[in-house]
This record gives sequence, C-alpha cells and structure tokens, in this order.
Amino acid sequence: MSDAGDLDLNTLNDEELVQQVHDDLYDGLKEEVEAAVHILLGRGWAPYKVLTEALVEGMRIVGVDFRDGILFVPEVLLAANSMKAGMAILRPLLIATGAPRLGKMVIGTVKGDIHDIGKNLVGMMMEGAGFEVVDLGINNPVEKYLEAMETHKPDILGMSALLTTTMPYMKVVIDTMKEKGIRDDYTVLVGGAPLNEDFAKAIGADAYCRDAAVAVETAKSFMSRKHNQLG
Ligand code: B1M
Repeated sequence: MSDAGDLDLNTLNDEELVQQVHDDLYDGLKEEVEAAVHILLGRGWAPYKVLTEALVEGMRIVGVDFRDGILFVPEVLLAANSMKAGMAILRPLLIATGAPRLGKMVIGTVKGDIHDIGKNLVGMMMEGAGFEVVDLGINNPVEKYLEAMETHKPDILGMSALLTTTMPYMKVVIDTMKEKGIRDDYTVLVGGAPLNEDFAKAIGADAYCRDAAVAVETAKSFMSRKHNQLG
C-alpha cells in the first residue's frame, strides 16, 4: 500500500506519521511501526492516544480489507505481529500508573479462537487501571478457566471471542460454573467484535464490554458494588 523504503519518519508531521503507521501496519512493517511509536511518544503523545489513533485504527482498516477479501491470513498475521510490537512498547507505559490495586481478573480467549490482540489490550488497560491480571492466552477450554479460578481466586472472569463460531462457547463456561455452584462467586465480563449486550445477557454474563476502556469502567463499577456489599 505504501512505499516506506527510504522514508525518514522523523520528517513527517503528526498527522502524516499516524497515516504512515496505518500504512505500515497494513503492510506488516514491524520495525517501521515500532519506530513511529517511539517518535510519537517522543513528541509527547500519551501512550493511550498512540494506541487508539495509530495502532487500533490501523488494525480496524486491516479488518475491513480482510473482510472484503483484499487481505488474506498471511498478510493479516504480519499486520497483527506489527500491532503487537507496537503494543509491547506501550505496555509498560500503560501499566505504570501506580494506581492502587483494585482487584484481580483472569482473562482468556475461548476454545477454538486464536485472536488475542483485543484481549491483550484489555489486559494491559486493566493492569494500568490497577487490576492484577492473569492472562490464560488463547484457545481455552472450560477446564482451563475453572482451574485458573480455583488457583488465582480472581474477582472477575473475562472472556474474549472474535468469531461467531466461538462466541457460544462462553455459554458453555458460564453453564459449567452454574453446575458447579460457583457462578455467583465471580463477575463475568465478555467482549469481542461479534458480541453485543443482548448476547451477553442471553448467556448469563454480567456485562458485555465494547472495548478495553469500557472493560475497565465496567470492572471498576462491579468492584465498587462488591466493596459496598461487603462493607
Ligand atoms: Co481473524 N477474523 N480469522 N484473524 N481477524 C476476524 C475476527 C473477522 C471479523 C475478519 C473478517 O472477516 N472481517 C472474521 C470473523 C468473522 C466471523 O466470525 N463473523 C475472522 C476470520 C473469519 C478468521 C479466520 C477464520 C480466517 C481463516 O482462517 N479463514 C481465522 C480464525 C482463526 C481462529 O481463531 N481459529 C482468523 C485468523 C486471524 C489471524 C490469525 C490472521 C489474525 C489474529 C492474530 C492475533 O490475534 N494474534 C486475525 C485478525 C487480526 C483479525 C481482525 C482483522 C482483527 C482483530 C483484531 O485484532 N482487532 C478481525 C477483523 C475485525 O475484528 N474487524 C478478524 C483489533 C482489536 C483491538 O479489536 O479484537 O475487537 P478486538 O478487541 C476489542 C473489543 O472487541 C474488546 O476490546 C478490545 C480492545 O478495544 N474486547 C474485549 C475483545 N475481547 C475482550 C474481552 C473482554 C472485554 C473486551 O473481556 C472482559
């Protein structure tokens, strides 16, 4: 899409540089994405602004062309790797807020699903807001979630699914929690592009989170309700 070959990213103004990140993400140019993230941070951009305006927006554009059959899995994988490289630079900055510990969340992508960018972002933002996060990774069967809840005793269970074929698995996890009599011991938050509030309600989750910022706000509000009940 772009000719990033001899381009000196430092010569671009902010708007051009963000546009260039979108192009470089699209082209899977990891090192260029990393360099641009460093430049934007060096120009005083807040990490969250770099994340949303440069990386997340770039990935949204990739998603549109993937859907329309213009990009294919290998190209999207390269874009995803570039996105992850940019996120890795931002991660320590986003989590180093010194916020007091608010609670603990176990999060994982459900069985059959290997999408993890959104889940990782939610984990990063939750850590930044003061939550301890245990990340189970991708492709988690119900047993993995149960084991993690038993071991880590979180306040919140977060599940992510990006495919219409894998989102019903969230109900399998919640139903199993009900069968074991532990459903009400946890706040269950779900998210992922194909979900919506009605789906979350139908499967018995506590809330649907449209994005990472909503996940943080929702988690905080459930934690304050919990503390009010206890106190
Ligand atoms: Co996939 N893929 N993919 N893919 N992929 C989608 C999801 C798709 C919508 C693309 C499309 O056709 N438009 C489509 C799903 C269609 C559907 O089910 N209706 C699709 C498909 C079809 C597939 C394959 C089947 C393709 C194939 O093999 N033929 C295959 C499936 C593999 C599998 O999982 N078994 C596949 C593979 C891949 C890659 C490996 C190439 C790569 C994933 C790399 C990775 O994650 N490490 C990939 C990617 C990158 C995408 C798109 C382009 C981008 C997803 C992403 O990272 N978005 C995606 C298109 C799209 O979503 N529009 C697509 C950026 C991220 C920041 O947003 O993940 O939505 P998102 O997360 C947000 C919110 O949703 C929310 O907060 C996040 C941050 O704001 N959120 C949560 C997410 N999880 C949450 C959990 C919470 C709370 C909030 O818990 C509390």
